[in-house]
Amino acid sequence: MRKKIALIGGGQIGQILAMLAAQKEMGDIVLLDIPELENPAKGKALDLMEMAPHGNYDANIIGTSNYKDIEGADVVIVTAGKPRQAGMTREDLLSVNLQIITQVAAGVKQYAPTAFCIIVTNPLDAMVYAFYKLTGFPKHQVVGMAGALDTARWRAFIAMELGVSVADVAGTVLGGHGPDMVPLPRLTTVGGVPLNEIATKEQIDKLATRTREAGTEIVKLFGKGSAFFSPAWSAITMAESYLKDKHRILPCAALCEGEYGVKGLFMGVPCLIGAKGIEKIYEIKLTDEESAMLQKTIGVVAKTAEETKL
Ligand code: A3D
Repeated sequence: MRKKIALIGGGQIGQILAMLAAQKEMGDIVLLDIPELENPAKGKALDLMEMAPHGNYDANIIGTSNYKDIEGADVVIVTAGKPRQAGMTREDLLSVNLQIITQVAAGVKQYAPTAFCIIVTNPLDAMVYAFYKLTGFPKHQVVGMAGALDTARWRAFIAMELGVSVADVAGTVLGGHGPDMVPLPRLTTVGGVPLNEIATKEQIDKLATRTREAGTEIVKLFGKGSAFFSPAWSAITMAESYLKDKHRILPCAALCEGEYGVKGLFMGVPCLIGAKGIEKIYEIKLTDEESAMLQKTIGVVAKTAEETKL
């Protein structure tokens, strides 16, 4: 039997997720949106079914607004919620998206209680925390997508700056999904060569700043809405590691229970994703300077989690 992927939210990211999941033949796909947008969700699903002959995939893809259709899903990816408009911070979305996540958590809890759940809705660290609290799912089953994207941006900017293949850039970004996130140049390499040996401090500082502001850079360009291609592919990479038991190590917002001194909060940390979900969190020994930066981001993450009142 094919696996089942439920995509909650059929907007910009949701529709790209559906296309990527189909192209990768990850399983059958359910694209769920609010009742007022059920027909567009059905239309997107049908369009993707009609793409299959050239896309060369077999998958059953449906659009719906009925949670019963996600019954038994193996993976749930949640993008339901409002995106930022120019001039907004992610935190400005908290109250409106908390209401949406509350509805979504109830539906997923009822119909897909064993799914690996990847939350994308912003403000990310607070929304994944809320989803975890509202569903009561085990911690290994709930994760937020942010670090995978932040790291992709870091790697992309380094490749663009140095004129090298992005495939050879390896590194990680820790912390919350906001302007205080912590790219780690010390642990970044380009084809095995330490970044700080082939880039100047000025270049590295500029790349780190651009990474922290990357979401905002795109929101400014769009005017309305936020990035969708790169967030979608980042979430699909996480889902694929789970479904195929790939054991990818990706920075994800996972529940920390003492790691990095954080207790009871979701924050971006390197995670091993396999068939059991979040199977391991890696703790990196940080320098004093890196630790101080992480402390700052932990403060922001704690504040937004507290604002959910959960
Ligand atoms: P958008 O194109 O507006 O799609 C969101 C969809 O969610 C819309 O189709 C809505 O109708 C739908 N929706 C709203 N309420 C519900 C509900 N109760 N049940 C089901 N569906 C609902 O936005 P988008 O796809 O561009 O972005 C989705 C979310 O992802 C936003 O909150 C963004 O801020 C966030 N986002 C996060 C990242 C991260 O890296 C964490 C990156 C980019 C966007």
